[in-house]
Amino acid sequence: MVSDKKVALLGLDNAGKTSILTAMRKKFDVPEAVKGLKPTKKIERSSVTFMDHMIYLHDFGGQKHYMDEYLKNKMRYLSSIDLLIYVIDIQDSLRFDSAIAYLDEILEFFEENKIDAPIVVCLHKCDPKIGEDPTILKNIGIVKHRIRPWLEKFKMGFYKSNIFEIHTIIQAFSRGISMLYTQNEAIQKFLLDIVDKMENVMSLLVFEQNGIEIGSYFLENLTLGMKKKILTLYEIVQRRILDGNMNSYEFSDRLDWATKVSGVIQSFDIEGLLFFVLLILEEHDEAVVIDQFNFFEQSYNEIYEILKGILLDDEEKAKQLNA
Ligand SMILES: Nc1nc2c(ncn2[C@@H]2O[C@H](COP(=O)(O)OP(=O)(O)OP(=O)(O)O)[C@@H](O)[C@H]2O)c(=O)[nH]1
Ligand SMILES: [Mg+2]
Repeated sequence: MVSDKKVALLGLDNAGKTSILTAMRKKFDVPEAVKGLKPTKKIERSSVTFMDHMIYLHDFGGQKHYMDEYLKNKMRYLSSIDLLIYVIDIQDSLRFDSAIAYLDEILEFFEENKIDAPIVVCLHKCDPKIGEDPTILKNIGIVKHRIRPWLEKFKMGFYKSNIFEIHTIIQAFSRGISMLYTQNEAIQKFLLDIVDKMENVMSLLVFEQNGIEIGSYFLENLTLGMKKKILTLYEIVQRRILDGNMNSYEFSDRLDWATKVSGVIQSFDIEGLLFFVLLILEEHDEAVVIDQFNFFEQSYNEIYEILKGILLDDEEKAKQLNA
């Protein structure tokens, strides 16, 4: 099975590429960790496992002389990319022209050589305090407008990201990775199936051990704020079960002043790989919540089997179990 993939991060110098990788690797104290980052020298290679696949990460230093070198030797540097993560500093409007010209050159090369890698565009440094700032909104509009013509030709997604809200980076990364593997479709279907059999489910999420999200369900009318809160809760409770050496952990919290929720996180060890499933229920009377948790617990075997089927790339089996 040729399932190893090459993920390339490109963009101008100082855009935040190495910071994004640091955030993926290290889920805590990221702003501190990236403070001392130096410009990347040429290309820094690393790897990460995703389920039973290897993902090779190529962090392309963005300084002008490196960029010139890549563009002069495109076949050598750009031809074997499976997923492109293109990072743009959304605060740096003075350099939008160069940032987009660089992306244009890369995509023209992809087009000419029939490289159909999906593309994740990170509108990065969209920091929490300035996300709704009119200047930033305008900048986002400009960048999206300039890149839009490519949308017809490539599978492409735009994601606002910043290192202060790690989940923004996890989401962007996870959506990109999920475009590389078909297994995710099976997980997605399976999640909807569980949700159908339960009441009051606000969210059901599956993550693999490196923090890459492989499936997600959110109740339709949840606000962006509520989703963010759920993803933040995930980070907290995942850390709690890992630190406490537990398999599962139940909790109650609020998504906003009015919305109380009950949740449970469960870890699954499948052939030595850890998966985490997070269930968030809208608060109801105690008996209903207990009933729902019990139902969920009774599904653990099934969840285990399906994750295992998916993990082993056994799509037929996953389909049967999903039917
Ligand atoms: N405000 C803000 N600053 C960020 C964010 N992400 C990264 N930075 C800062 O941006 C600077 C550059 O980050 P890097 O990750 O080194 O940039 P790079 O794209 O890897 O740069 P090169 O290696 O030269 O190509 C660092 O000082 C980071 O602290 C973010 O989300 N918000
Ligand atoms: Mg760098």
